[in-house]
Amino acid sequence: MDIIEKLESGKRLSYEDGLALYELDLFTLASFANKKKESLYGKKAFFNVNRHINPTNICKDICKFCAFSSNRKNPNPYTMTHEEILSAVEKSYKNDIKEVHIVSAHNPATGLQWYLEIFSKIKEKFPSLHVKALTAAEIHFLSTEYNLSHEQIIDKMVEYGVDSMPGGGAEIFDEEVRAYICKGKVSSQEWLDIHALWHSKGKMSNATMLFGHVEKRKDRIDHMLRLRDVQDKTNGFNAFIPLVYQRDNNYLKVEDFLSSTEILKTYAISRLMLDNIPHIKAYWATSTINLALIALEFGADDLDGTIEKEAIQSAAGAKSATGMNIKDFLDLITTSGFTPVERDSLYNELKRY
Ligand code: V47
Repeated sequence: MDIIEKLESGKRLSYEDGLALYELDLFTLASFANKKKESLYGKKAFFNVNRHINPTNICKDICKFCAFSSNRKNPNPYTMTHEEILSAVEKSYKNDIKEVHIVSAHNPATGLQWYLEIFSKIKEKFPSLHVKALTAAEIHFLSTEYNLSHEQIIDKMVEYGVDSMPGGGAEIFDEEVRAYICKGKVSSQEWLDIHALWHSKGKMSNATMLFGHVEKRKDRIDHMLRLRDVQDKTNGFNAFIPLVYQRDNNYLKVEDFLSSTEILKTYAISRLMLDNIPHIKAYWATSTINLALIALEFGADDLDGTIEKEAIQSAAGAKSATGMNIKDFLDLITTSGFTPVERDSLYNELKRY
């Protein structure tokens, strides 16, 4: 059976099929991915009104691709106080955010309570806000630093008010690539186990994939399939988020730019391979807003949100430092032929525009 017949049959796609999908021409691939996306969501484009907060950039780990953590290329260490975090949240709350997305570096100096009380203090003051916080990489760091099991950290997250987990820290699961780009941080299997554990508590999370650096197509397909296997067992992933690698101010030497065609193919292939993960997010901070809008015709159904402030991707060159104003966001989605649907963090529809 060739790949077109396989796609038409609706059968589950294998590793070899994933590689064959990359060989298809862009528009043939797009037609299958878009058909799948439209059968689920029609012309809807989901987004949420959210605020990203990155409370510290001091990091024990050294990931070659990271421009956010303070180091020789970014000698600007900071750690926010809880008061500063609360005042940032308060300002955004007035702009009607529904979610705070909190990702920090792995800072050994703050103590465990500093991390945990960020969540309880936000919840105490703004009980209606959804707190999406702590990547599996942060959980692993806290667990090793404070000699607690992953499960003990996860139980504390629930106790202190974390509602869902973001998908960061996944990078690329292939062990060889991982050892080259982020040696020493949470392993691939640990990342997957931590998410499965979180799901076993009845909680949801997202999954990312950092691509466009030294990985190969085969590594992306392998990454998707490892996620698909976990999702078969837990059904706890809401969204898959391919993050396009940004190349400024970091230690990863990458010669070639990824083409827009390769990026769009990767969105389309993730829609087709990940038949059990409901949402594919074109995170505009890494793809650019224009390509993210086009990705909506290549299998993606979600654009993340207005963000407000963004420090991780913008440190590496992305144009996302100040987020996106809601009116521009809505206009861009509408003029691209889609219906903007504001969602909450768990994809319940809040408002259709
Ligand atoms: O894990 C770091 C990535 C991630 C670079 O769950 C980079 O809804 C590109 O995970 N170029 C953190 N990416 C951000 C993240 C995220 C973003 C949006 C939504 C969600 C979600 C999660 O940022 C890290 C890492 O893979 N990153 N450096 C870089 N140079």
